[in-house]
Amino acid sequence: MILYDYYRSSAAYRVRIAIALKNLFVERRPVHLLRGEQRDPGYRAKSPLGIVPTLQLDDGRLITQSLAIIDYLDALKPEPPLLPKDPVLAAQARAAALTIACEIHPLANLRVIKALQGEFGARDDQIAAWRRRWIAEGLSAVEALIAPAPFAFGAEPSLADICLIPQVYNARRFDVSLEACPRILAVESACTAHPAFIEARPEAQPDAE
Ligand SMILES: N[C@@H](CCC(=O)N[C@@H](CS)C(=O)NCC(=O)O)C(=O)O
Repeated sequence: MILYDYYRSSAAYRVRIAIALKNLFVERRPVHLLRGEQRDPGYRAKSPLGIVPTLQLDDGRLITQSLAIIDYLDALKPEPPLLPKDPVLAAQARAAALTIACEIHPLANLRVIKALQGEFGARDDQIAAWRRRWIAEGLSAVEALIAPAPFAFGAEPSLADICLIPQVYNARRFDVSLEACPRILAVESACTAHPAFIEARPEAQPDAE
């Protein structure tokens, strides 16, 4: 399998964590987002929206969308499971993950930022405020949704942690204070010590700059 990846993509980071948790071998192909490689026709043929990650299977079939890729990996190798056994906890873990993936992440995606700058004339300070506004509001909702023990939904990492840690990376990158989020900070401490999360960090990737 090949993962089309970019070290700083938080959506690809989610998939890297899942791959490491499952201890799977997946070849990595970096797609340099700042150089616009995601818009090359060759890559667009794999990802019609021109975004990473994309997973290419050994038979050539393609899966886009980080959460769909993670679902596939979980089906391919069920151990360790990526959701709690209890159905309510599993749904809550998925809800926390979706809050990040659907309500926070898309608002500050590169192509959204480029549109705000290019089509609507937003200045750098306005862009910074925009990013911080949505990340802070979204993470404060996630803070209320999780119950660290020590991971977001229990003793083992789940889809919620897989989505949360890359979003915390973005929060730190864009100077969003997490002081009011002690639960998120507790989850971050647990994940920081976990080998799969260590392996998947942006700075540990071969294309890191
Ligand atoms: N919902 C998608 C989001 C993927 C996504 O937005 N990826 C970003 C990087 S984190 C990207 O490739 N952006 C390129 C662009 O906006 O031009 C997923 O979960 O896979």
